[in-house]
Amino acid sequence: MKIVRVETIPFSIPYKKPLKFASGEVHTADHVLVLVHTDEGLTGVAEAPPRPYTYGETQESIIAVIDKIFAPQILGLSALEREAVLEKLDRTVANPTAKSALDMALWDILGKAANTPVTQLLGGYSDRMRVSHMVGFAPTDQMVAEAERVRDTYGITTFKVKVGRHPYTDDVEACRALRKALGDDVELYIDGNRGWTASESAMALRAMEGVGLTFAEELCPADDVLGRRWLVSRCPVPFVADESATRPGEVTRELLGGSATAISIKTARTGFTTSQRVLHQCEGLGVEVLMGSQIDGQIGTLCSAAFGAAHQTSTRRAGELSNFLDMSDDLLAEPLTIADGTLRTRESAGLGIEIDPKKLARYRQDT
Ligand code: MUC
Ligand code: MG
Repeated sequence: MKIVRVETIPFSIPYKKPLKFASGEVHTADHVLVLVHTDEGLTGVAEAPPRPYTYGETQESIIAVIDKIFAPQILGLSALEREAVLEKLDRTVANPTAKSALDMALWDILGKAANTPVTQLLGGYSDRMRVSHMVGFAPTDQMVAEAERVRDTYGITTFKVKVGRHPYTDDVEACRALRKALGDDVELYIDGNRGWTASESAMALRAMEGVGLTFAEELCPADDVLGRRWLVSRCPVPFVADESATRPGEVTRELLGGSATAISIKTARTGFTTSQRVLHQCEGLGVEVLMGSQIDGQIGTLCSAAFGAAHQTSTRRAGELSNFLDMSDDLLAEPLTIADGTLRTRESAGLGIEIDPKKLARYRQDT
């Protein structure tokens, strides 16, 4: 099962409704489809979503680093030699979604070769995940209307509310309005994408008392080291590290340094191999994990669900698996569906990603 060719295909699909948050906004899914071909005719498929405001990757940089650096390093290796592949990729720092797409495409090959869904190879715990929906910045009445629509249409009852605005009272108002409209049966948590200082975060958390939040994520930058520790030591709920804990070493630093008390795992940035390391690290340390979203399309969502459903610990909380609902279209031949607040994994071998050739032809940017 030698790797003989790696293809990188840029595609662009507009969002029906852009997602806005403290560190940026997404209007178009400018992702990269990554195909890894083997000499036995098996092809692994995954997608890399550039998030320039988070990791500095762009569609162009992902294609360049894979085509010019990573592909030449892994050509000739077997798809079974995942450790050797990672060793090569990890010589280069950063570029997390480029590396992860390659890792997940290799797992797709393994699943296809074993005629088994990847989720079963990873752990096989469950065939589904509860879904959490991200509510981006908008006037409060629109945020409430969106959450009500998503609850009524898809049965979703967990919402991550984007916060980190100035003044923070806009976010307090939104969270209070969401709780009032949705009642006590829904779960609400907040994500600041580093928009506040430690003191602003503390003020906002105090003003949100009684809202009944489950978690608070990245309210202030991890590089404000002492301020963040101060905040986390006073935070009334687990404080989730997302973009500050993107690999095992960072997870250790954030948790042991008192700068986080829970971890967001995103397969888009740690693939399956490193996500599994992070998950086991968190289990060993006794901290909760959330399956986060790098604002994934349907391919990325399928990957995240395959990983989340595979492990007991990651099924405990709802996973962020609904961003694709806001896209105008996608590449999968059989679109994903969410019903009763749940997304099911695919039963086909590998990741079950079947690309619709007509859609790919329509949205690819390289022809
Ligand atoms: C999230 O959880 O922060 C927004 C920026 C990013 O890197 O991921 C998204 C969602
Ligand atoms: Mg986040």
